[in-house]
Parts: sequence; C-alpha cells; structure tokens
Amino acid sequence: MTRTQVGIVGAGPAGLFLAEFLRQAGIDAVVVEARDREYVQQRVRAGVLEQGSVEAMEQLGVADRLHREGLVHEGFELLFEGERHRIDMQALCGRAITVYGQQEVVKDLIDRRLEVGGALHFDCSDVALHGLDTDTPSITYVKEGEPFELQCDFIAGCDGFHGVSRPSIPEGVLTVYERVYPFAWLGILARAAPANEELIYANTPRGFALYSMRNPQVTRLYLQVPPDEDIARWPDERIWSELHARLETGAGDDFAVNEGEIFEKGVTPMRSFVVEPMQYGRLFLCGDAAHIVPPTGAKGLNVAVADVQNLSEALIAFYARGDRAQLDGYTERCLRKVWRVQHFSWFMTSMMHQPPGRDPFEEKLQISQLKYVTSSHAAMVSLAENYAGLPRT
Ligand code: RFL
Ligand code: PHB
Repeated sequence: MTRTQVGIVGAGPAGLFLAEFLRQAGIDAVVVEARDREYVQQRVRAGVLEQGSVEAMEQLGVADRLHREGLVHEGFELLFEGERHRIDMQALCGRAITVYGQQEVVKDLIDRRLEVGGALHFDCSDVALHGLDTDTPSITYVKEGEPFELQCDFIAGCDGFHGVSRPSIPEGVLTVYERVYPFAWLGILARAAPANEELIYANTPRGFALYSMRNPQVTRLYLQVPPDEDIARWPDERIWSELHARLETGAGDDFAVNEGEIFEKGVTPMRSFVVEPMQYGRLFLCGDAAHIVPPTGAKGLNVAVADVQNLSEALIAFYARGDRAQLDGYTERCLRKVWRVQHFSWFMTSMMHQPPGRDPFEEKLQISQLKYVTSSHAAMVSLAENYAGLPRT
C-alpha cells in the first residue's frame, strides 16, 4: 500500500495540470492512468487555448515550446451566405487565443512530470475508488498483473467523460443536465499548409464546416455529418469535395482549401452535459468527468484547466491553514464558468449547424443572428469575449 495526499485519476489535461499545480505548492500527488503513454500523447483533440490556459502553462513554467510553436490568433471568421466576416477579438476585448494541439500540452506536462520524478502510472487497469465518504478514501488498480492500493486524503476524478470517478458516486446524489445534438463532426488532420491565417466557422446550406490548423504544415478540418456516421462512407475524395463545396464561396473571394495527405480521421458525437454537484465526500470531479460541451465553442480543455485551478487553490488553502471552506465551495466556484461555457457552446452550435429536416423559420433566425453578431458592436464584443474566454470566477 502507498500513501499520498491527492490521488489523481486520469492523465489528460485536467489530471496533468492538477498534478503540477499541486507539486509546485508542495502537495504530494499520484496520477493513475488507464492507457499507455503513447496513446495519451497521440490522442488528437482540442486545438484552441484561451489566454487563461496559456497563462496556466506560463505559471507552471511549461510554456516555452507553446510560445515557440503555438499560433497566436487575434481574430476568427464566420462564413455565411457566401461571405466571410472577421471577429477581431484583440480589438473587441483585448484578448487573443493560441492554436496549440491538446496533445502538445499533454506532452509538455508529461515531460515535466517525469523530469521532476513525479508519480505517474500508465497502463493501470481495474481502477476503482473506495471510501469516498470517509476521511481515508483510496484507489485500487492493477498494473502489470499486480494489484495496488493507494491511500489518499482526497481523490481528483480527472478521468474524462467515460471514466470511473463519476459512476463511483452513489445513485441519487448527482443531477444530470444534458442535451444530445442531431449531428456529429467528422474531423481530419491533413499535411497541407493552412490557406487562411485564422479559423473559419462556416454555416452553409450543406451543413457546418470548420477550417482550423495545428501548425504551418498541418490543417485541421471538420465537417458536420449525421450522428453515428460510418467513417467508411467518407473516403478522402468525398471529404475534400465537401470541404471545397462548404468553404469556397466563389463570388469575389479567392479562398481555396489546400489539399494534402489525410493522416487522421474521426467522428465526434456532439453533446452538452453537466453534473451537479461536482464533488462527493472526498472526491472532486474535474474537466470532462463532470461536464462536456460540443466542440463548436472550443471550450472543453479550457474549462477543465479552470476546474483544476479552482481545486488546487482549495487544496492549497486546506493544507496551509486547515481551511475547508474552498473545498466545500468547489462546485459553486466552478459552476459559474461551467455554465457560461455551456451556454456559449450551445449558442455557437445552434447558430452554426443545419439540423436535419431544415426548418425554414429556424434558418431565418440563424442568419439574422449571424448578421447581428457580425455587425453590432455590442454583439461582437460579447461573441469575442466569450470565445477568447471569460474569467473563471
Ligand atoms: P480527457 O482528456 O478525456 O482525459 C481523461 C484521462 O483519463 C483517462 N481515463 C482513466 N484513467 C484511469 N482510470 C480510468 N478508469 C480511466 N478512464 C479514463 C483517459 O485515458 C484520459 O487520459 O479529460 P480532461 O483531462 O478532462 O480534458 C478534457 C479535454 O480533453 C476535452 O474537454 C477537450 O478535448 C474538448 N475539445 C476541445 N476543447 C477545447 O478547449 N478547445 C478545442 O478546440 C476543443 N476541440 C475537443 C475539441 C474535443 C474533441 N473530441 C474528440 C471530443 C475537438 C474534438 C474533436
Ligand atoms: C481544432 O482546431 O481542433 C478546433 C478548433 C476550434 C474548435 C474546435 C476544434 O471550435
């Protein structure tokens, strides 16, 4: 049996950020991860970091590569009715975002953790949580065929939407708020130079498309597809032809999608989900374990970082002064940003996609909304500050 102050389940962004915040405050933690290191580092997901997330990397001293390789974007574009409209975030709200792949963030944090000799166990199976409503919670798991037990003061459930932490809370404690959308995103990475400097979110009669990137050689592109779409129905040629059709508007605009070898392809379902409270006894849920958003607002990773900042501050107050108030108030503190981000992600999703069986009334509303957020100064400021990221408390 091993002992630690904080047992962290999951080595995604939430678990890794938390481990480093705690270590720098002199609090001991052990991270238990189900998958192997290679898998965790290769998992392609988010790409947009709010300034608050960049500052978290800076505070931890792991932002060197991010500053070298990350792309700072001061604006983004909305395309509808064949025209592109730029939202100048920097001018509207004084903030920018940084395009830097989530797996790069994860690599930087894993490198740091291993460099400083912090406990991080990959490939753990049969992970289970015990005694959550006692003062001596524990985590059991199996690694290389051997059983382990980790006794903790607290457990942080950072194991994503499909993890074990949330289901370990007894029935009846959590209230679930949820919405499932009638579409999904087909996402690709292609070896092609980005043809635009900033992201383009497109609402088209053929469905939503998103033009994004990872670096000057790699483009990240998404297409709205039916939910549970079979990826076999999307050979490369069909993907390119659909991207050209949705993103190239002709009429006075020479923007053209650059093609290249597609080296990653996946379908992501779209869901909004929150549980309240985000804690039970000595278990605290962080990131996707407690809430998920559809990716249209680029918020999931950023709100996960905000959660663990709140939790680490609460744990620091507890260990420094025996002050439990922040731990007790963890859920309430997190939910302010969680619900702002939920609303914004739902709003962007509703404004940008074509629901099946297009309702002409809804379509008129969408276009009116798009015209409003690209012409009214007040509406543009609101869009810009939500996209660039509002404070966590
Ligand atoms: P993660 O990243 O899912 O990490 C959870 C970790 O826990 C491990 N795990 C377990 N470990 C031990 N025992 C178990 N029983 C376990 N079960 C699972 C997993 O292997 C994993 O390593 O959750 P975390 O840390 O909360 O981070 C959340 C983010 O990953 C997520 O919100 C974002 O990726 C969402 N997201 C985006 N967020 C943004 O901020 N900006 C974006 O541009 C953005 N784009 C996206 C996205 C998510 C996408 N997909 C695929 C869902 C684009 C896409 C396509
Ligand atoms: C991405 O680059 O993967 C990305 C960008 C913006 C989003 C979602 C994903 O809203």
